[in-house]
Amino acid sequence: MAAVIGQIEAESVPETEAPSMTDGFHLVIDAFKLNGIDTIYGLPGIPVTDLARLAQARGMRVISFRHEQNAGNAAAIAGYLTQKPGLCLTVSAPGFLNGLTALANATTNCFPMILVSGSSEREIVDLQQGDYEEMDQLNIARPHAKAAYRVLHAEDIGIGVARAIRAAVSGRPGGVYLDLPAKLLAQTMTAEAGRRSLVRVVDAAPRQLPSPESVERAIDLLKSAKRPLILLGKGAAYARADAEIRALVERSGIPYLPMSMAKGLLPDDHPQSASAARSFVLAESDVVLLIGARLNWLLSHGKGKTWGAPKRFIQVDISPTEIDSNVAIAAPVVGDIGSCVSALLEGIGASFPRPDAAWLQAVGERKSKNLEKMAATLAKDPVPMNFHSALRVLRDVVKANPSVTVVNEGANTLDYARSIIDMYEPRKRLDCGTWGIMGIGMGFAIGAAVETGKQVIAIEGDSAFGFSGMEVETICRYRLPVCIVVFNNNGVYRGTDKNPCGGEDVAPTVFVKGARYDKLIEAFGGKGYHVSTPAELERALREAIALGEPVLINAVIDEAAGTESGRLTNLNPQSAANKK
Ligand code: ADP
Ligand code: TZD
Repeated sequence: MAAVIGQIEAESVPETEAPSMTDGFHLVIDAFKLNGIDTIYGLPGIPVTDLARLAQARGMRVISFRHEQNAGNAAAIAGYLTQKPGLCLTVSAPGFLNGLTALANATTNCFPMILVSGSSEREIVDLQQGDYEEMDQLNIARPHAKAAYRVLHAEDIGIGVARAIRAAVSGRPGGVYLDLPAKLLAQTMTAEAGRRSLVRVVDAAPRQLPSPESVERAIDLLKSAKRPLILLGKGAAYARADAEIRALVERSGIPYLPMSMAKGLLPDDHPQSASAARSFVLAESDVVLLIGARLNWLLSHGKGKTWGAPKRFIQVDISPTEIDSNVAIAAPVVGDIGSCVSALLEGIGASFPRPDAAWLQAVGERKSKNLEKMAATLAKDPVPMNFHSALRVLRDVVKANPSVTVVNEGANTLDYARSIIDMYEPRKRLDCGTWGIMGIGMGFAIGAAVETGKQVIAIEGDSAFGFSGMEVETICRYRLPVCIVVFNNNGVYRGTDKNPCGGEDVAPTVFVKGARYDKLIEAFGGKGYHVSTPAELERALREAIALGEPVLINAVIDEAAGTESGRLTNLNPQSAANKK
């Protein structure tokens, strides 16, 4: 019998012998490689261990995690950073379910990723005959993914992978599930037929040009504005239209606000940035140009007190059904951001009327006032260290090292870091995103370190860190340049809550006091620091960056400093009820 070998080797086999064969394992790997996908984030086990081994043998990078959710988060952020779908590989049932949270989060955030899971055979699953880790994965994945496919025949692997890639990156990007039953991987076919069955995806995310009328309508509305505002979302950062967006902002002279992950698309110290006057510009503006940002809960659904004065919206988005989702959009511009912003630029030409001087002056004054207030808060050096004094140090370190990627999660740790730390380069701030989810920390940090090859600083609430903390071993194993800073205030939001009954159990938000997270990384050969002053934090950070190796800094923060849910206090049902 002919040996089962990959197609690259097959080319060197003399024609007189029996035809060279390939199999499902090789075809899956060759299909991804053919499309430039060269990294797998995953966790091995039946039936995908051999797939991971073979991928490594055939030159793919395989980053193996301690929990599938973190592998999935790494794949999702790899997709966001590269515009190529990040690939996550898991085993069936529980491994698949562990990865599913990351897939759902990717879809929610419009990150392109593909979750590939091994699965049991259809005939056993459909008759519910109780296979090892049996589950109807395809149907479970469907509502959480942009698309979900299963491949049953080896000759369809090329098409299945092509569909998955195209679904992940075209239009509004998202998560795609690809179900690979164990038997598929073992199926064989001739290497020649296998090679012919693979598909190199042409123009996976085609440009989508806006209609000329929509561009004209948007420009007319923008010209009529008295108090215009541009709002940049993470869709704008993802689109990599950095130069065009900057030109539009600068040529129009309109103040702009970046959403959290759009920070750095223009440097945060840009004179037109209205970040320091956020509430003011949201409330007072009359025409708002949204570029790759949804009017979801993060923007109070475009209505209510936050938005104050009556507004007319222009929305640039690739998804036509996003338009009018929360409030009426007066001027939708549907297309890819690069094409839409280029068309807007061309439409406004060289002589766009500057916004009213009174508006610019009002924004400038509010900015100065708020910046002064913040500077006074940041100048304080309380003992023990609080969020502000610790973040002042991180702000300065990021300013001195603008190409580091900042990963950020927590409640207070997230909210304060977002407003205090300026970003200077696009796609360098990665955080809890649309869902405000905890647990993205180590997955995002690993994905960013692998994809950029550069320093990552993960700023983590102590609760947030716990969701993915075991991946410090992964960070150490691959010697990644990741510095984790745990803001340790002994609990969720703070460490001072009491059990109202005074019983033996501590309050539900409280952790072990004085925990030494730095010891965790030392267990795996990384470097740990235990700091409790801004000066110690600064020294540790500078050493970590110089080292470019795995580091964890346990930063002791005043346990009374945090507020419940950070800045989302009003979303707690009790607080909301009290307000009524
Ligand atoms: P943020 O949370 O930063 O406000 P969102 O995730 O809510 O951002 O919004 C991102 C938006 O960007 C989504 O509506 C998505 O459809 C859109 N989008 C993503 N990529 C592109 C692109 N290349 N061109 C146009 N719109 C895009
Ligand atoms: N579980 C998941 C998956 N996501 C969530 N957002 C939560 C639970 C609820 N939650 C928050 O919204 S923030 C947070 C939780 C548990 C942790 C806050 O504590 P922290 O940060 O220690 O990480 P601070 O800085 O001390 O507030």
